[in-house]
Amino acid sequence: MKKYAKFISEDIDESQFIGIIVAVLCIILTLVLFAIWRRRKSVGRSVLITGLTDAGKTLLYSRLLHSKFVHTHTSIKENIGDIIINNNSLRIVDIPGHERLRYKFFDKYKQTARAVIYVIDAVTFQKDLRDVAEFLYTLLSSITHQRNIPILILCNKQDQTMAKGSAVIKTLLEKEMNLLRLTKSSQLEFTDASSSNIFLGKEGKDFEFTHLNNSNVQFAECSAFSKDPNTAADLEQLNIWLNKIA
Ligand SMILES: Nc1nc2c(ncn2[C@@H]2O[C@H](COP(=O)(O)OP(=O)(O)OP(=O)(O)O)[C@@H](O)[C@H]2O)c(=O)[nH]1
Ligand SMILES: [Mg+2]
Repeated sequence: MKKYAKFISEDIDESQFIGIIVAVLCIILTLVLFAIWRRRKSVGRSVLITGLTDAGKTLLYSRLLHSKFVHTHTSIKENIGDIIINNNSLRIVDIPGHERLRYKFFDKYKQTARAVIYVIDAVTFQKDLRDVAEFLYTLLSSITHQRNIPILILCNKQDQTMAKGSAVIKTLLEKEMNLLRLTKSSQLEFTDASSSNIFLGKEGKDFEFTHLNNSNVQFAECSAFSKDPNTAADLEQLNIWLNKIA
């Protein structure tokens, strides 16, 4: 009888043990599946706002998220927030434009990018043309060979009378990118091919945004600023583009 009782208790212990292992395995599996689901959800949902410092990225971010004007200072870290467009949630990431920070933060978020907004200050554009083109060249080099990412070149500060329109900006940028490409391809003979030395566009032809493989570059104009706080900023073209990519 004693022997029989021992047999039963051993049997229960063993089945309990198996039960515990199965439960632990189920929990681990659920956690793994949850982590994969979270990752999938965040990949390809971010819209990165980038560009040189003072272009208006943080004000645009505030307009998109809270529809309001804010007094901004040079950003030293990113701003991240979600908006809903076409029933889809987009994660807006405002990346600092300071030259020491812009590449670091862009690299951090580029894997999750669904689209990129490259903001240009249309007033100081001509003065900063070389810098604007150089940063854009590097961005395009680092994303166009990955996958098709829509890019919006947003010519901001259109409320100012000295602001250049998007057609002029496009023409001047193409010319500057062409020059930059010449310099970069001559540098290639001396250095290893790094991502910033990738040849953009078609060989033997002047640089054009339409020649870029694997990317869809569009131009738009906007104004994130309005003197009267009750007047809405002009983000119409930006909103049309966001609706397309959402
Ligand atoms: N007139 C005018 N001023 C603008 C517009 N958008 C932004 N600004 C002003 O430009 C200045 C810089 O704007 P920010 O949004 O801080 O610029 P940023 O691109 O975030 O700059 P960093 O954080 O340094 O990269 C602020 O004084 C804004 O009020 C615009 O559409 N029109
Ligand atoms: Mg900022």
